[in-house]
Amino acid sequence: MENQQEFQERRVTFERPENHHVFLVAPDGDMLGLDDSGEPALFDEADDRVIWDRAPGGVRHVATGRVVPADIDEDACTLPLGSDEGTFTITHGPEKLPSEYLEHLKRKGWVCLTSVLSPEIVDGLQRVAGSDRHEGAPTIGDMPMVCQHSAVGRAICEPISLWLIRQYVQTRDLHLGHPANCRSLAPWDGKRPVQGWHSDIPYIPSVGGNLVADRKGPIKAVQRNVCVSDFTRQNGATAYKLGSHLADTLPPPEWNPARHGPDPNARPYSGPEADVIEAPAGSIVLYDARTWHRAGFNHSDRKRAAMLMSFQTADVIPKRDTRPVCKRLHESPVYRELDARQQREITELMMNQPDVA
Ligand SMILES: O=C(O)CCC(=O)C(=O)O
Repeated sequence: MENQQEFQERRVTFERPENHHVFLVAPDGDMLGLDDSGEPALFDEADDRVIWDRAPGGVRHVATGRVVPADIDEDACTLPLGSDEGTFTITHGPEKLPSEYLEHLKRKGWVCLTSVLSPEIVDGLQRVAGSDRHEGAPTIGDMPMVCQHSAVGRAICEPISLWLIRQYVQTRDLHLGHPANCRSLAPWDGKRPVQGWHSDIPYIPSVGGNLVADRKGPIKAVQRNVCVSDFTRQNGATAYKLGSHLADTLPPPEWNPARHGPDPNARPYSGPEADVIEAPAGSIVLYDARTWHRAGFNHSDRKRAAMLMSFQTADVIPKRDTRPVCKRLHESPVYRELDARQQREITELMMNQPDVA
């Protein structure tokens, strides 16, 4: 008889937002905001200061409500800046203010930035993953994903999630734990072993001599799962035990019967004590690396693609040295499609590896 408790994870569902705020982006990638005295200024990090709405006759600064008169021509916005004027590109922004996401991340240990990536970036990621509209199309194969399409680098440098992670771990000095990869979860055949419940590095043993970090110590890593496809419980959205970052232990043995019981093919726990975050493609889920999680069971007949990243503090030894991939990126034409802010961020995140890496 079927186990009535299986595949019954609690759904936490985020719908595609009807409206998004916008960024005003300078040619070098810096973002226009209002400084503390209310004057327009450029910033390279995305807190509330750089979030705008289109408004009649100009742009409205969301946090202060101030309307700045501007000439708007489709996606170009020209306005006074100091003694001169500047022209900015109006780009896809978040549904909410960064401070609202930060409040949720600090209170709950996770947050969903729903549809924060633009449709163009989502399309590029799906192309690299060979998923969704591009399922069945040839993929590039033997080349790091970040060199295949600028969408990968743009997603790595998504500025609100970087700001949130830095605020959460209380340092600017981060590196990636491995090159960003697009993971495609194939339809599940009912038999194939599936991923078990785990926390992430450095809260589990790893390669390279990393010590397993104290779950009660300072936070050392945040995971970022980008929904490349729409994520639903049906197609294998990542499952979490939300709030488990505060637990003293790793997942209980009964949640991983394959690892701890007699049957090596026993399925991991998928009952109502677990959660799945359902969110549209282009959403980013950030979560404290201590959180118990696993890939879902893909009950659909299509691939479910995700891009997974680990952002680690300076003392964590990455699972894979990202510097060789970064050097290949620097030599690739894709690098020149990134703006100066993105080039700086990605180089910092991939080259700042501890020397032991
Ligand atoms: O593929 C997924 O849904 C998540 C996998 C994951 O986060 C992990 O392997 O750490």
